[in-house]
Amino acid sequence: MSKIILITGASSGFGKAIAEKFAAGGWNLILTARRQEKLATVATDLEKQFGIKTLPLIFDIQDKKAVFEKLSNLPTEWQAIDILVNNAGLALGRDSFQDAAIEDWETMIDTNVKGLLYASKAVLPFIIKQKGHIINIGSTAGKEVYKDGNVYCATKHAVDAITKAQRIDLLPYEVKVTAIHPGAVETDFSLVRFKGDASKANAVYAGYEPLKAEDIADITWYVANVPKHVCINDVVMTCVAQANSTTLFKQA
Ligand code: NDP
Ligand code: 8X3
Repeated sequence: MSKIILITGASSGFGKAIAEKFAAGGWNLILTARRQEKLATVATDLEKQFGIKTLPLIFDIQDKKAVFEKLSNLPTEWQAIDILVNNAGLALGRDSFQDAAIEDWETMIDTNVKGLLYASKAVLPFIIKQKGHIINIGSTAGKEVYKDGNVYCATKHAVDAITKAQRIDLLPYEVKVTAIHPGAVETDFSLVRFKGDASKANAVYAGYEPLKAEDIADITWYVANVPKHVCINDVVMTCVAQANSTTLFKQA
């Protein structure tokens, strides 16, 4: 029987790449996002290409009621979830603490922290039953705070802490918990952060070769496929030009 992976934020970037990687490995996919058309395209393409099954679910992960309605009431044949990838997330703005918009802070906290908690809590009974695996997408921003990163960094520090807490509390159930903390990866992330300003977004990735979404998918595949008795706790990964959250070497 095929295994099942649930990936939040699968309409683009890491989530889409992780969906492709696991579909290629024969896994069935539960995929979530807000953008119906994009998610449907990902699901249909992967079904056709790899002959796997998908269950696309459209909801805003900030909406507690919607998350629980969709994820706690999965059709029976989709309840045996082996892996949950908590990936849906975003940064909004790159402003000093004094200049940043409170609405941006609230959206980041509601999505990156509360959304991850809701999704985890909603499917935990299924994951426990499967002795499954939770993989949380953190960031190097969750390891060191950088200038004008304030609340985005705080949300990713929270992901780091929640990951550690989940691993401790879920030990008796043989549930693995892993965090993957990437540095700069070229996706729509910066376009979203800079609210559609492509020149600001492109500048983030100029002068060096950033990671690609596929690199994150490869690591996710790796941590998911180590032997049953092994749990990779924490992966911090950057491109060769980046040392940590604050130090990036750009060619002129
Ligand atoms: P993308 O913008 O390409 O993808 C973000 C995904 O999250 C989309 O599928 C989006 O779907 C989904 N999402 C965002 N907000 C919501 C919401 N409220 N409800 C449901 N889904 C939502 O960016 P990335 O792939 O780069 O980002 C994925 C994760 O990786 C994020 O958590 C990000 O913080 C993290 N990260 C990114 C890095 C980078 O440099 N790119 C580095 C380190 C971590 P939709 O809009 O359709 O709802
Ligand atoms: C995304 C990477 O460096 O923009 O988490 O915070 S960074």
